[in-house]
Amino acid sequence: YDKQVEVALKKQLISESELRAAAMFKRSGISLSARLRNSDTGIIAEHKRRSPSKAVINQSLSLSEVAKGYEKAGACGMSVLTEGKYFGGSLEDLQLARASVNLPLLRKDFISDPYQLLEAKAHGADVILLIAAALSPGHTKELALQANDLGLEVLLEVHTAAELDSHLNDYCHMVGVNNRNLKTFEVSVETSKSLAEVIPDSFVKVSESGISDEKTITALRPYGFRGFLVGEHFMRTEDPGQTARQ
Ligand code: IGP
Repeated sequence: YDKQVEVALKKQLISESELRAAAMFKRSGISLSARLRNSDTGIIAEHKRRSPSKAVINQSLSLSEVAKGYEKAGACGMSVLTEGKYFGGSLEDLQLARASVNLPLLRKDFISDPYQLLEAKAHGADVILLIAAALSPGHTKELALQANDLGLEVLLEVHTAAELDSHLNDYCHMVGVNNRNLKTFEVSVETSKSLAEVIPDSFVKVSESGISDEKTITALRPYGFRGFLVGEHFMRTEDPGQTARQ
């Protein structure tokens, strides 16, 4: 990450070519999907300070300590919220995580523009999230293709079989079923169970949100889930890494 880029970013004047000039562009990504396929645990541990559904979760921890704790706990990957307004995250968080650990990093944000893919790459992401509910099928495919061209893996997030049907394409690596209903914020892992059989086996299945015990994970494995995205349960404790180890 070059000094020049950092300065430009602070001024919000960063151009596409400046992002492409960032040192991170030369780094080859770490495959999260491969790690999940080969893991017996499959934990993707998330850094999340606050959320619309829960307000404050944890504002006081050092991101670098959290990241190192997750790595030490044996997490397969780390998810970093970079959205500022609702989640209190930033691209600097992603950059700091990259500097702290060798885990595959997911840029967790509402991505709708190719520029955000360049940002993700320039700040050290390995994976990006595309939320079906927020994108048209064509747009999803276009962004996924562009992400692949940058060496980024794609996690497609769905809530329903209809979203999966219309949005899934071959440029995605993983499908994440979000157990949290975006309208009501209600969480039910039944969502993951009911969608599991319609996700083709060529995509790594990830269950997202509302996971707070080993029992839930054990119950999801027979449905073919290999990845489990956990945020609040870790982040609301004083030592998220320690919690992730349990
Ligand atoms: C983590 P939880 O309930 O463990 O904190 O959930 C993650 O799934 C959640 O943060 C999430 C999310 C999102 C956040 C899933 N999809 C899309 C922002 C945008």
